[in-house]
Amino acid sequence: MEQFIGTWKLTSSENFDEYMKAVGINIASRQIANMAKPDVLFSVDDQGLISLKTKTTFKTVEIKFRLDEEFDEITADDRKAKTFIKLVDGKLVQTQTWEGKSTMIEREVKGRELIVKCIMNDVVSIRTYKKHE
Ligand code: A9M
Repeated sequence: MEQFIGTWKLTSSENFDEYMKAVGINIASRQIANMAKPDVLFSVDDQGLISLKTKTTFKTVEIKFRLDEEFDEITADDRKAKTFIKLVDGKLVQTQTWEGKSTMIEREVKGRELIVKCIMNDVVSIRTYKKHE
């Protein structure tokens, strides 16, 4: 987990609009999300509770979770999901399930970059964040 801790800034994004369409996000939200350049903050408190905060000028969303324990998540586009996050070979793998659908968001640290892979059916978006000094 240690490698994720810190603040990350979005530097590139591929196919994110297609991913959001596949998830079922409406055009108004997609337009905002496409323009947003989020800062992502990972921290862990002394009880081992992990916080993942995604900050933009439009909206800030935070999830607090423990690995391998399902929790209720309200996503930035307001889906009410059951979410489960596990660590697999150094990758944080998040599965959101709502209304019989499911999407996966994988996060991996490579050097000074956080690579976020968003997967919905056969649609994949890759978003790259750089560590903030
Ligand atoms: C990411 O870079 C991508 C995670 C997938 C998020 C999918 C939800 C998109 C919601 C669109 C809502 C639009 C209104 C709010 C704008 C805030 C955008 C914040 C999300 C990019 C790394 C960060 O963990 N996640």
